[in-house]
Amino acid sequence: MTRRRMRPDSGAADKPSGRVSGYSAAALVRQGLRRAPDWKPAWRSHDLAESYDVVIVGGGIHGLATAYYLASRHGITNVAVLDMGYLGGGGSGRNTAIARSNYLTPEGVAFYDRSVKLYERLSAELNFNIMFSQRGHLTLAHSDASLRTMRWRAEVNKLQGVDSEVIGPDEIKKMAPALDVSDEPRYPILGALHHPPGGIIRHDAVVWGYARAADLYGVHLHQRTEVLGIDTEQGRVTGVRTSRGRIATGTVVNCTAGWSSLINDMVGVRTPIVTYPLQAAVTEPVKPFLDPVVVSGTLHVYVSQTARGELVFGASVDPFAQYSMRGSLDFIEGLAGHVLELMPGLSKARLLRQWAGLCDMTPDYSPIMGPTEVDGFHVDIGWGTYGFKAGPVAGEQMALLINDGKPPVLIEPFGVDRFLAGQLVGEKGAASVGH
Ligand code: PYC
Repeated sequence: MTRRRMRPDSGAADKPSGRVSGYSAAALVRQGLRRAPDWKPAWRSHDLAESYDVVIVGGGIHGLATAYYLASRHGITNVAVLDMGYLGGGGSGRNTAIARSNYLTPEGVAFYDRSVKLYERLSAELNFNIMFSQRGHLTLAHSDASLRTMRWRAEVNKLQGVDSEVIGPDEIKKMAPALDVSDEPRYPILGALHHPPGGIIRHDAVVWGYARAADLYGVHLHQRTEVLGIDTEQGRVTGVRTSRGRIATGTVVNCTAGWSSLINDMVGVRTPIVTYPLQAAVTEPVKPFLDPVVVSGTLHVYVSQTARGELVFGASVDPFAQYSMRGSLDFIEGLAGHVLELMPGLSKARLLRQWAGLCDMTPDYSPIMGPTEVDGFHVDIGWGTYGFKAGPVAGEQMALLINDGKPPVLIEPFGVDRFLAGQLVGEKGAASVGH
């Protein structure tokens, strides 16, 4: 692999690479004074090169973050990111933008905590405001059984240094006055797991920030470039066939969501993934009234209020596996009923739109990351409903894997061989809602 001297600063593996330059107050003033501002596009278009050191399939947060950390941390810049659509048009632009690290297993907590830490400094590192608002995250418990799981999660979190604790209805009411904490509702609120570092992020800003920074380091971002096949010789990757021509490469990283098993099929790698749509919806903006992210597993709903005032809702994955991303009326009816049980005051709120993304579910609700039996073919897939939260850490760790040639400690537990070995990392209990 060719390694370049790193701009804007050279960094050890764990060190931020420094601010990515490009946008500044001076540039804003200069452009503002022009009659016709001439901001350059945030990233460039390129012809497909004949070969790249690394080809990343999937131009979402995971693929772009992997490219960015390869370039910024390891000086590996002869990298292509391919997307059959546009950057961030898949799960990265369809999630409900929640970040948190209040998971259930020590492996999961350590991993997602690293992601929250990377997210905390990402605006400064990328010189691009990703609007991370750490307003706290409340997972409501409506039964003794879920209170027990919340206590369990709180203890595992605290042992890993992650701020989480179980609180009662009075404290919940103070944090989110719109919630009905009386014993009137069908499922009264008995307590909640409160996770102060959790919050929401502007998800497309994460895509644009990583894309711009990767481009500045010389990574080639290829939109509308569909992968049609992956060539191998004697068990090792030799190239990628795309709708725009063939690329020679010895390293391919599958960073897709929704299509991950189809890309794996191209090299005969089998993983236990089933793909389900997950629907979400947003209201018109209303005055700010809801600070924390609120999740109710029993009512299968999560709600947050954006900086603009819209309420963003999500729910469980649809009950049947498919690749369609159409919204459905029965989803919106069920969602509205559940939201009103939680916050009756929203009965007059008007929905603006609904949409769906695809979730690649694994049996243990943990991702599949690392090398595969095909030399040079790596996977960063199987994110289920957790992909957005993990973008930065997944990119950082996949870049380390490619640089070092072996899985780093944080992702060792998530290897594909865990299913054969029966060493699952069960994170179903940390899902926001029952899927
Ligand atoms: O696990 O926090 C979560 C989540 C929110 C939306 C989808 N998953």
